[in-house]
This record gives sequence, structure tokens and C-alpha cells, in this order.
Amino acid sequence: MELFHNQVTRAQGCFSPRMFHRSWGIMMIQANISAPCTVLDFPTREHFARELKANHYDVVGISGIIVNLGKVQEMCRMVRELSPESVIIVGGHVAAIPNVEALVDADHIVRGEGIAWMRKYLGEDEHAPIRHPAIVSGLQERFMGARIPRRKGRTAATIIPSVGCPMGCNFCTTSSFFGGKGKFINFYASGDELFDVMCAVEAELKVHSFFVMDENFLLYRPRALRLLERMKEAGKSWDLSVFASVNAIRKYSMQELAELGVSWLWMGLESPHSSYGKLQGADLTQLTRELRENGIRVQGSTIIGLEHHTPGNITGEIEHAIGYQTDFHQFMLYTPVPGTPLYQDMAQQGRLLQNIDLADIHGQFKFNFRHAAISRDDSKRFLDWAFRRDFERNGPSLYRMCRTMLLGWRRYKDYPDPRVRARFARQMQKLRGAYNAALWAMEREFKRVNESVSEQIRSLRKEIEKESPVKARLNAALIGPVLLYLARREEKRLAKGRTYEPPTIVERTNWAAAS
Ligand code: B12
Ligand code: SF4
Repeated sequence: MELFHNQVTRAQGCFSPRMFHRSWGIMMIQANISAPCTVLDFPTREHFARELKANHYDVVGISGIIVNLGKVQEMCRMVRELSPESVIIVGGHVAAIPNVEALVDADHIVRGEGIAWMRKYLGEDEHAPIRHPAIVSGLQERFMGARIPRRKGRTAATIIPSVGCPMGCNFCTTSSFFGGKGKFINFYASGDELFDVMCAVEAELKVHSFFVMDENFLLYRPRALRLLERMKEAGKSWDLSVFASVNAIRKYSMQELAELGVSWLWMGLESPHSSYGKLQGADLTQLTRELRENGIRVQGSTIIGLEHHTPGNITGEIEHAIGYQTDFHQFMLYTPVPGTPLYQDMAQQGRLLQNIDLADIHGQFKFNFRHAAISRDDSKRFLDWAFRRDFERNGPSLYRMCRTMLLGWRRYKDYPDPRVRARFARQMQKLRGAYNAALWAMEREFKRVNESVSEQIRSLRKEIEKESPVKARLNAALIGPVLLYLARREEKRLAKGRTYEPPTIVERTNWAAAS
């Protein structure tokens, strides 16, 4: 239930930022139906059983992705046993498994968008406007072994403007699940609607930062520019974390991105030799550098095991990707996932490996298909090596993002638009606080393993201390040693196999009306 530690900073040990993420799909459904409803997020078996026995549910909806098939099967079995009169509805990406009806004992399997489906099923208006719940993007955050205290407004809010993506890359499950090439479902089609939703969430959660969960947010330029207009009119100094493809980013000037508040950008950085058209013609080295110089933290995403990869060229391609020096870098195995055009192609070519557990088909383990040049076991070796190599060459992502934040501060601290200045001032406040203390600790921890990375961290810390000679130094001196102690303790715990699990969360709506 973690993003970074699972698929981005997984080789970064105690430097990997840790946090859990809620299940937004079912939160969205709950917020948009008027029936009494309970959401159980991350239930244990015991909790699920208790809930089924404590209340009579007409409908039990279960959400899962493909890797969760086993859990979904077990939950259906439990419902039949403990609440035999309930109707079972299964939705989410697990529904994309071919012939899932035969694998899961459910009354309805819902493919694609679930809000409209559930409203229709309950006899409500399926076309009514979408009500956006106030969603905190991450919970139980940990940072170098320290649990970050919860404070209202500290963590970004998640905003979900749409589902699906019209680009239709053949391997992409999100795109195919919501209609494929040329199709997607907009919850908020205009910048005005989006602005209103963001204001409401801002007021409820007291946030300045938003994680915008839209596969290609910058692709819809009129919506983004209208949002910018409204932000300017209302003096909103917001930070936005967005996903965007290179061709979409190219439609904006750096000033537009800065004024829109884009502070974190997740983008595909596939091999220059791959056939995925969205990168063609773009000079990625220049683009990623320019983004970072403008204070935009870049999270690159690179696919390992594309068709043209061989044991002879793959390490060079990984080195090339790492050379972009992004703040964060996700590597994923090229994976034909059930439900995608790529899966169909591979099946037709007879290249899918047999007897692979669906729980292992997710891109962070081993190939599930016969690659022309790379074996299943080697796919894991190359994947693991990519994460390790990125960490070795570029250092911890925490350090890398501090470097980008400082660049942004230097470039925009005197910018004419006060909203932009305020945004970078907030970042500088973080830099001179806990982040500078973290750099102090990282510098010492790295001395033992990589002198040159330690030296780079040190010189960044010195630069931050030039900007803030008193506070930054004081924080490094006072909090740095504590973080170093906690980080070393965390490293030992992780080495012993410590893992973290999200808590079970129970949320009831329209509940009084039921009693
Ligand atoms: C946030 C997210 C996460 C969070 C999960 C948080 C959580 N508590 O579940 C984190 C970062 C932890 C994560 C982890 C992983 N994820 Co993820 N994740 C996403 C992401 C980016 C957004 C999901 C989301 O909230 N979308 C917005 C909501 C509104 O859409 P939705 O969830 O699809 O829900 C809608 C419908 O599906 C449907 N619906 C959903 N549930 C239900 C239930 C019922 C009853 C009904 C009727 C309808 C319904 O209605 C909803 C509203 O329209 C998606 C990509 C994407 N853009 O969707 C990938 C995605 C879901 N993840 C994916 C994968 C592979 C993983 C990992 C396996 C990655 C890995 N290798 O480690 C892990 C596994 C986690 C796990 N054990 O379940 C794949 C799933 C592929 C598949 N076909 O199954 C996706 C699609 C990404 C991709 N394109 O490959 N992930
Ligand atoms: S651009 Fe990204 S989200 Fe869109 S279809 Fe391609 S891989 Fe999927």
C-alpha cells in the first residue's frame, strides 16, 4: 500500500520516504451515493468478518486490482458464509481478468468506471455531478526512521479529475480499463469545476498542495490554463503534483508550469529506441534538466525489458535513464497485463508464460512472457540492478529533491507573481528545517559507503546554509544527530525484515438514516 517504497525508492533503505495511500476508488463511490454505506479500507480478515456479522448489508462491494485476486476470492467466500443474503459486487482492475466470472463468486462484476454503475444500480441519477471527497494523499508518513507527526494541512490532498487516458499505449492497463485509445472519463471537464473542487478541499483539509491523480493532467491544456486563470484571480499559491507525458509538457513554457504550481512531475522516460511515440523528437536530457532548474521535482518512469532490449544493451539503456538525474526514478518491467492490447498480442503469439500466479504479474518481480533475448530470472536481476544503480550514482531521492527545491527557490524567490514567491518560500522553509537536518545525517551515513555522494550532499547543505545561515545551521546541528540515530536504527530494523502495514480504516456515511 506504499508507492515510493514499493516501486520507486525501494533500494534506498532508510532513506526511502514511507507512507500509505488510501483506496480512492471506493472513497469516490461512497461520496457519490446516498445509500447508507461503510468503507472498510485495508481490513484484516477478522475485521471484515466482524463487520459482516455486526450489520446487515444488502450489498457488499469489493475493490481490487489483478494482484489481489486471491484476496477478492477469499472475501467473496466469507460474504457467502457470514452474510449469505448480501449481493456481492466486484469492481476495480481485478475485473479486467479474462473470464473472471469463473474465478470469483460474485453476483456482479463491474468493468470500468464504478460511480455511475453503482448509482444506476441503486436507482440514483448516474449523471449527477461528481462530489469529490476530501482525501489526504498519504498517511502514517515516515522519514529516515522518524514518524512524521500528523498535522492538518501538512500532507497534500488527492484530487481525481478523470480516469483513463486517451493515449492508449498498448501495455497500459489504466487506459484500456476505461475505454482504451481515444477514450477516458472526465469527472471535471473544465478548469472552473476543478478550481471549485480544489477550493472546497483546501477549505476542509487546510492544504496548499494537491496530488492530481489524472494520468495525463497537462494534456488538457485549456482546462489547465483556465485553472491557472482562476488561481491567479483568487491569489492561490498551490503546489500541484501531476502526471504528464513529454508531448503534453512540451505544450507549456516553464513560466506557465511555475505559475500553475507544478512542483512534482511524473513522466515516462522510455528508451530513445522504443516505439512509444509520445517521446519522439523530444530532447529528454535538456527537458528534465530544465524542469529541475525550475524547481520541478521530476519522477521518471522507465520500462525494463522492451522488445529491443538484450543483455548486451540493457545496462547501457539503464545507465542512460539514470543519467537524466531525476529526483525519483521508477523502473517497471515491460508486462503484458490481462485486459490490455499487449496481453492479447502476446497471447496470440503464444508468448505468455504458463502457470504464473496472477499475484506476481505487476512489473516489480519477473517477466510473465517469453522475451526474445532476456530470461525471466534475468528480468528480475536487471530490474533490481536498475534501482540499485540509480541509488549508487545519484544518491538518495531525498537529497535529489532538496537540490531541485533549492534551484527553484533561487530562480523564483524574486518572481513578480507573489503566489509563486510564496510557494517557493514554503519550500525554502522546509529546506532550512527538517530537510537540512536530513542532509546533515545523510552526508555522514554516506561517508561510509560513497565518499563522492557524501561530498555532493555536503555541498548542497552548505548552499542551503548560505541562503539561511542561522536557522538551517541550527536545525542541522540540533535535529541532524537525532535523524542520524533514527536512520541507523531503521536500517537495522529493515535488515531484520521489519515491514509496515496500513491500519484498518472504517468510514460510515448516511449512517444515521439507516437506523
Ligand atoms: C493510487 C494507486 C496505487 C496505490 C494504492 C493505494 C490503495 N490503497 O489501493 C499504491 C501506490 C500503493 C499502488 C500500489 C500498487 N499498484 Co497501483 N495504482 C494506483 C493508481 C495510480 C491510482 C488508482 C486510483 O485511485 N485511481 C482513481 C480511482 C477513482 O480509480 P479506480 O481505483 O480505478 O476506481 C474506479 C474503478 O476502477 C471502479 N472501482 C474500483 N473499485 C471498485 C469497487 C466496486 C464495488 C465497483 C462497483 C467499482 C470499483 O470505480 C472507481 C471509480 O470510477 C492506479 C493507476 C490509475 N490511474 O488508476 C495504479 C494501479 C491501480 N496500480 C497498479 C499496480 C500494478 C500496483 C502494484 C501491484 C504495483 C507494484 N508492482 O508494486 C501495487 C499493488 C498494491 C496492492 N497490493 O493492491 C495497476 C493495476 C494493474 C491491474 N490491471 O491490476 C494500476 C492500474 C497502474 C497501472 N497502469 O499499471 N497503487
Ligand atoms: S500515456 Fe501513460 S497513462 Fe496514457 S496510455 Fe500511455 S502509459 Fe497509459
